[in-house]
Amino acid sequence: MYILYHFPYSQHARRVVSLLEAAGLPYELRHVDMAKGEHLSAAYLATNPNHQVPTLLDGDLKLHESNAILRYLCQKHALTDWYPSDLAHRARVDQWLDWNQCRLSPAVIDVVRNKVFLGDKGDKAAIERGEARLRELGPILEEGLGADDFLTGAKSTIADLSVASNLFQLGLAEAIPPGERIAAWYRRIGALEGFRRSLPRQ
Ligand SMILES: N[C@@H](CCC(=O)N[C@@H](CS)C(=O)NCC(=O)O)C(=O)O
Repeated sequence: MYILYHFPYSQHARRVVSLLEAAGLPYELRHVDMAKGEHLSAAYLATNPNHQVPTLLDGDLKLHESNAILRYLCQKHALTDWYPSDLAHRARVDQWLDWNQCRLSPAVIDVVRNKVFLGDKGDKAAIERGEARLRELGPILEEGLGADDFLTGAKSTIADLSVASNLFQLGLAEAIPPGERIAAWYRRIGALEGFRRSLPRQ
């Protein structure tokens, strides 16, 4: 049984729940009440010194970094549909995972944190910076989707789960980048049971 430290409005934790659900892996959620600052408590810092969710426990193994957790689960359970074994295909999945972390996530955090979670206290300059980045990144995602149903081909992989977890977050700020392919792809992801089950109850 996996234990996942989680907060429902964390896009990083959500992508791990999507995979656990999609692959039918047994897990238990440990709610970290970030709204009350529980991620900064001594007890949680002993679990993850980065004061972030998610953290996965698998017996003695303690893992943070959502994409590392996704890869670990796929490799442990030979989930080659979700993380292909073909080298070039896997490299493209890794490319989108890293793009999501390094390029898209900072923009998502700037916009959603400041526009939605901090409300009136939000930093307007950060919102503008995030929106400018989204104007650059939206077309990259739209182009990258190409003619396939999913980011790297006909089947969804952990790259799709990871990027889509950020798109849901952008939806909270009504800031999903425009684009026909993005919209169609996000509808396809939205139809995946595992992804749906990862979403916070609104
Ligand atoms: N790179 C980390 C980022 C995790 C992350 O930023 N989690 C946020 C919630 S979405 C968090 O816990 N933030 C609290 C903090 O940084 O203090 C991952 O991919 O797991």
